[in-house]
Amino acid sequence: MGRLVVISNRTANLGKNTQIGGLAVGIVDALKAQGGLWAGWDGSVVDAEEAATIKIQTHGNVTSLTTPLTSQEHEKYYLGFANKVLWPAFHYRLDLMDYRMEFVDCYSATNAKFAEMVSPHLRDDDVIWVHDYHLIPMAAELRKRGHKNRIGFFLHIPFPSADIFSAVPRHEWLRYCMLQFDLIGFQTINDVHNFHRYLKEHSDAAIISPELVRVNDRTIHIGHFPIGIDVKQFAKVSARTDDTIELERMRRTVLKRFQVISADRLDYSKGLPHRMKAFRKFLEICPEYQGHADYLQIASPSREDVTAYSDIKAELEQLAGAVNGRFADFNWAPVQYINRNIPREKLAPLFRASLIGLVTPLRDGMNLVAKEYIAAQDNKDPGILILSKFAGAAEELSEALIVNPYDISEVAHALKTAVTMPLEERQLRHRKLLKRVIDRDAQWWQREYLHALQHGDHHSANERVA
Ligand code: GDG
Repeated sequence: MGRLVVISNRTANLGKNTQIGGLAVGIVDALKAQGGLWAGWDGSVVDAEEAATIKIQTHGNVTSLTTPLTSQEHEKYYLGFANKVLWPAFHYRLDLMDYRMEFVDCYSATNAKFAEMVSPHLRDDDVIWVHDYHLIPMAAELRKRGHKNRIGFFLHIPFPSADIFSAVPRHEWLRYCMLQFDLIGFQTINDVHNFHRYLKEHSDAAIISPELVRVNDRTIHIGHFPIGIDVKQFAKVSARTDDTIELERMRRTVLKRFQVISADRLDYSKGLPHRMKAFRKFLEICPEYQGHADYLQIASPSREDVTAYSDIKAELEQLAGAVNGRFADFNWAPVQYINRNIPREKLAPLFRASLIGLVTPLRDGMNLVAKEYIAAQDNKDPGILILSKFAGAAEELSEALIVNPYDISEVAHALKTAVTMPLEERQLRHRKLLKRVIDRDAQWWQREYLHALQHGDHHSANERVA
């Protein structure tokens, strides 16, 4: 079996295993098992001369290959085409799309730069796994350099409906690039359907079966591989009580209060203002919970150089202030809003200490927070997950309270249902949800994907688990 080569926009620091999250855990495990290479951007932005340097670091049987970006590449490839065109469009926000020709040119050139970095290190029997919307042209770039290896792509974000994708400038080129991969992996069945429908309406690709597409002389496998988390590690951290969190939990018990928690990157796709309004509505329709409901919104800073992100930050701050101004008393403020990154060791016990996990993105590829909230719960007295039907995770986590995040009133009523839900029902739902989260953890995800990539067959994720 050849080595595994992973190419993604960012790479994890292989020397610091403890700091990496669920997604990276799956990838690192696969790399260690097979030996290989992880290539990508090192996270720094430097001048042109320095940006041509490549850093090679070896940890055991895994080598990392990284390069800085120039400020041009950062602005046009990363913030530009990736995050001002593809990210909003794939999350159904064509109104936020800011397309410029120089973005796509730089996106293509930066993919070529990454391919140029990886190419001399490739062996003929390496299996290559490319991640996410930043690197759609990667297979095409590697093929141009003569590499005939099996190359797979995994899209972490949603694949939008055919109408939306066809509104992305240069979608024909993006389609051509996607079809240079041997396996295209999506998060959900819905994404696969969207892709099929787009191909049917906008290309002459032949759809042989739900999992096989033929274009000219190429056969491409398509599948859905719902990403999971490192359940054991997350559950372990969540049970490690921190004094401050424990004290707060006890204080809430004495005062008959409960906590509702949300934790997201501060991103417009996550639906934070809608959610804040739903919490406000809940306090209006259930005045008996005024003085008893604490809403903790952790919103870690993200892509602050993009205007749409500073707009959402201002809107959220204004809303949080308004809800507190209206409902707070001298000894209670309903909303705690934290605009910082919280350490993972704190996040997990906070999930466990919260009666309700409120996860209501307007659109999300999967949403790992939903799975982390489930993994963090105490089996004897578990909390309730309220989950948006537009999160990929909703395809699997049907025992959560599934809501339409745009319907403020529906979300407010779901909060009411959750607060009043009997313990036995909470336990029953949690048991089923936890089983699914355990069955499809991060290791399952990488094994399933790599099996399909290496062997060219893919049983549907549902079939294998059942
Ligand atoms: C993309 C797709 C897909 C959040 N706040 C803090 C913090 N987090 C952690 C969570 C979770 C991760 O960040 C967020 O993962 P999500 O899946 O929820 O969302 P994206 O970042 O948008 O990820 C998404 C994912 O890729 C994987 O394929 O599920 O749909 O958009 O792990 O816990 N972690 C720490 N402090 C925080 O304040 N330490």
